[in-house]
Amino acid sequence: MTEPKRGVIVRVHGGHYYVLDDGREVDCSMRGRMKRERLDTKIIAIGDDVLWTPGEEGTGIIEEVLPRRSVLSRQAPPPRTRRPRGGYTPPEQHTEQVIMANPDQVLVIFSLLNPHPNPLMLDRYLVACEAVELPVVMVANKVDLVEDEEDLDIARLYEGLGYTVIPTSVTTGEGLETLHEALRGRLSVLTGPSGVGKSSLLNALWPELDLEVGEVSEYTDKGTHTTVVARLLTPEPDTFVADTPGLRTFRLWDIDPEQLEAFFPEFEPYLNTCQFTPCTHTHEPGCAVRAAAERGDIPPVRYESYTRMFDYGF
Ligand SMILES: Nc1nc2c(ncn2[C@@H]2O[C@H](COP(=O)(O)OP(=O)(O)O)[C@@H](O)[C@H]2O)c(=O)[nH]1
Ligand SMILES: [Mg+2]
Ligand SMILES: [Zn+2]
Repeated sequence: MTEPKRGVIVRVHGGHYYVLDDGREVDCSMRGRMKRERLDTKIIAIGDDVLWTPGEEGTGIIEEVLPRRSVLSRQAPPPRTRRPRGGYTPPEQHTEQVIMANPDQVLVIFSLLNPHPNPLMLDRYLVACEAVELPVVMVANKVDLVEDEEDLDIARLYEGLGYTVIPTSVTTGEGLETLHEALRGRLSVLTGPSGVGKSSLLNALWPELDLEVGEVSEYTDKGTHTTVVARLLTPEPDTFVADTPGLRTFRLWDIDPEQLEAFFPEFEPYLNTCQFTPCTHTHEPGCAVRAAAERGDIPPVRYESYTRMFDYGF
């Protein structure tokens, strides 16, 4: 019997699990006993480390999924069933969908101009990363388009909060080496609105990827089984990049409004000084967080994102 090999799942498609082996994707299926368990992303997902045995004609069999170091998941939309009468809400309305196993970091990519950054959307990404305790690197692309100092305000805002922000330009090459360093040797999830230059940045670092640029195809979020992450790119050994078709709804599993305050790091110094405990920091008198936002000690735009997410859901 051959010894099982160790590999990483780089693509999942219709019951086929592709494992990277010497730069080649091997089409694997699951060992029978694993199949009897629920065959969904909770068991195996892109990024999983597996033990597999080579089979016939370039195929393989997955013997075991190794323990995960981290996981990125989202709340899948509830099934489209008719709402029962009488106000009864059935339990388990939402199911967890694992976007990816073993991510090391999330790169939140935005452009300084064209399109203009949307702080609420960026804050959603950041809250999601804080919630799963994944390190974040922000990338402020299209610096070549900057004309006024004001165009850099948003980058300064996030730097001021303690996030790493790498200014980049595909046009001039600025920041590309720094970006390369950030990606090398890790599994990174790239996310950000469409049109900000995600594919262009990857092509600039690794031209052989030859990703499509400027496509307007909108990612639609139609159901539980939407493929959120198509595949892991492996542009160089041990470097994995998740090719996300624009994670529009980067909703994560189980973020209650009451937990939200913990995911805004700059709120921390004020949390225990509100007049009421618990305080939602939305309407209570004597709220230290709101007072800090009114003084500008907490950036007002961040406080606004907080209240929006609190009221309308994450
Ligand atoms: N001026 C400028 N345009 C860029 C830059 N990066 C990407 N673009 C352009 O922005 C558009 C969207 O790029 P794309 O990589 O498809 O964005 P994605 O949707 O995030 O993958 C394309 O027309 C690119 O040529 C940049 O650094 N500067
Ligand atoms: Mg793209
Ligand atoms: Zn408060």
